[in-house]
Amino acid sequence: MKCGVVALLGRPNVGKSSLVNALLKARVAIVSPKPQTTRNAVRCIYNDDRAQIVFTDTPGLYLPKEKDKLGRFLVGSAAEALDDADAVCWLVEAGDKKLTPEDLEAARVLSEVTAPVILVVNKAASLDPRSGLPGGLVGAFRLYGELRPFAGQIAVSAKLGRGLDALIDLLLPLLPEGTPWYDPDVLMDSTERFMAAEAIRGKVLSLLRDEIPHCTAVEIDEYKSPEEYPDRNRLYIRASLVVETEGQKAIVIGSGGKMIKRIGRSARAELEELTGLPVYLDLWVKVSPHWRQTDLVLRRLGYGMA
Ligand SMILES: Nc1nc2c(ncn2[C@@H]2O[C@H](COP(=O)(O)OP(=O)(O)OP(=O)(O)O)[C@@H](O)[C@H]2O)c(=O)[nH]1
Ligand SMILES: [Mg+2]
Repeated sequence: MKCGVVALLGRPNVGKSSLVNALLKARVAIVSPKPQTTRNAVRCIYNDDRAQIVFTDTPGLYLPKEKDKLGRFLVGSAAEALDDADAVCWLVEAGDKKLTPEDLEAARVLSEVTAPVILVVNKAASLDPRSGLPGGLVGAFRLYGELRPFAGQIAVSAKLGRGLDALIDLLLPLLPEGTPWYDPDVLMDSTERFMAAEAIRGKVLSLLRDEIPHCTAVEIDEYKSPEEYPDRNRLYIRASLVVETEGQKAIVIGSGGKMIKRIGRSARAELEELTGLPVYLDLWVKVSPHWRQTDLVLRRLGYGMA
């Protein structure tokens, strides 16, 4: 049995979280068309009869400004995830024509890694759905191939589920033999509270636009299982959507409370699916000015530097 850790790295929006979901055939990580969706390095566990692979989904690498403390946490936790990886997948997109500063940052971070690195060209099928042979692919392999050596390279489509078995085949020889760490039905090495907060944040990302998703964090204020709350006979979650200004709060609440109700309804449905329990979700909106620049609040929200 092969057992190992594979970190997924790349600039924002290339499809790291989508790839994890596709590999696990489950919706474990939040996916959205907006950059900087993922905010924590999350261990997601893939199982088949040959291997248990812990895929670490990471926040997209970019170049945060000095005062962007949240951004610096994101990039720091992505780089940190490489430390215990047996192999690294560097994700890029099939349509990439030239290197961006973010790609160069990824290359710089990877230059310090001793684990083997695989180049994974995602969104491969999106270029030419008719032939199934994306014209940009060769270009992407060449573009990144000039930057550094790779232990392997492969084209995949997380969206269409293509190339996934081939990616696992490529990774297996790079992983050590061992006994599985996790029970096969564990999909994520995260607390229930974290997963609940992410499910709620995912709804904010899909229902709100512009800067709101970037300025919102979710704080779980209370989490009580039915055993702890027998009179209610349900999972009780009190959570706050933390935003930076009164204006953002007004948008999140929406006219007549329409938006917050919508977020609450769809989050509750997802939480019930996730936990298999009836859920009572008590959702609030809190203003915490400049939380993305405030160390103490960042730490409280789960974005604290080690
Ligand atoms: N066409 C196409 N779109 C994809 C594919 N994989 C992911 N996407 C889309 O790309 C966007 C970003 O996907 P994510 O999985 O959130 O990307 P990410 O790399 O995790 O982004 P961050 O967490 O912000 O770093 C979403 O709109 C996905 O639907 C793919 O194979 N083909
Ligand atoms: Mg992501």
